[in-house]
Amino acid sequence: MSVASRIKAVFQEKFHSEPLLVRSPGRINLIGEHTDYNNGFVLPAAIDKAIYLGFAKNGRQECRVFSVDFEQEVTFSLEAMQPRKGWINFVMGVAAQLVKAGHRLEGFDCVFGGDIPIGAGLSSSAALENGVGFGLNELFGLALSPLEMLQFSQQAEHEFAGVQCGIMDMFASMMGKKDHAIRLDCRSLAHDFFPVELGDYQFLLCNSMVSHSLAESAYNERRKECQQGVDRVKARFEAVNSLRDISKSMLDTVKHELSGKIFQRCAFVIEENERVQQTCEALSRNDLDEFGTNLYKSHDGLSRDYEVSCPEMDFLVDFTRELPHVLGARMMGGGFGGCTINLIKKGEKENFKRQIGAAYQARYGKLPETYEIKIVDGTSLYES
Ligand code: GAF
Repeated sequence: MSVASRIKAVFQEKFHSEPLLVRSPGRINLIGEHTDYNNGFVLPAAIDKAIYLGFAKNGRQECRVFSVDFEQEVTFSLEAMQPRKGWINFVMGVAAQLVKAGHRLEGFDCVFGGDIPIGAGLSSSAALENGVGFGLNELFGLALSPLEMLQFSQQAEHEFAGVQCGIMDMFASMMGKKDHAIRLDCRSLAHDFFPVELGDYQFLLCNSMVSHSLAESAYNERRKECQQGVDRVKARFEAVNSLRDISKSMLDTVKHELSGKIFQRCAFVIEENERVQQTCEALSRNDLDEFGTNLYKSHDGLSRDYEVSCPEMDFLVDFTRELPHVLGARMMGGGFGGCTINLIKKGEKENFKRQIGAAYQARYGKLPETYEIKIVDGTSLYES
């Protein structure tokens, strides 16, 4: 039974009505990490791992939400939506943002579940938030645009989950296009779609099976560190609003006023933004070698200068450096665990899995999961 059919069956059994079904995908990011909240550039894509949600109005005062994966039902009232612990924040958080913006909701039932590994850096939370916004928009005829819906998702993440995330994850999940990456300017939200044609190569994700508890606090901390650097540069160059406006030479002029750590953080973001542009150019020339080299450079910066990697992810990336059939690899997403993205030769997948699996097992006593992914369209109604 597919995940969507299971969601439908559970919904019918629990709530005795026919649900509206929504599919909301996770995402990968080809390159451009920690650049989104610095108003920079990213290159993500929606993937064929998704959350499926069923919705129906229930004619009650309360909303009933059932997570198939956590086997847990939570209820809340639309009149009293406050952050709590756990997954309900991603559902209630979106409903709360809609109500705050003046949209009229009524009690609803929701069942959801999916196949996006949780804590793997594939944006299961953004997928869930987008799915909720999309479903409630349909159910209550709110006439929101996809752009509005994904901005509600981001607000929910800020206010209910407490992560001051950028816009990349929800944008990719909502706006994704089959076989394309999204080159997104995170300031203007201007974007274009970039065909992902990898010829004899393919992506393979490798899950470190680690998700560190310090990820959220460290993420918010990095955001503040970047802002400290911006404030210093702004004191000299008025036109500056974010790291996106700052060149390496501008940053150098205030180097002596910054701690080594703040300088490192800002320098990384400036370089990573440049790498997104270079990577897009390389992809248009079908230069996969340069793409691969940029993946390694991105990882090195994230690990050494931005300090958001962890020993397990460094191990997974370092292991690939000597493998002739791998062009590049890097940690992906916020960091401190989750998946690496690897650009490997087609036909070498099994070999790769065996080699990296044995090495990781010997070092960390567990096997990394690997995922072959397809690039798909963003959040949509699901027609069964
Ligand atoms: C997380 C965040 F949610 C994104 O906004 C982005 O900053 C990413 O980390 C790092 O690039 O996924």
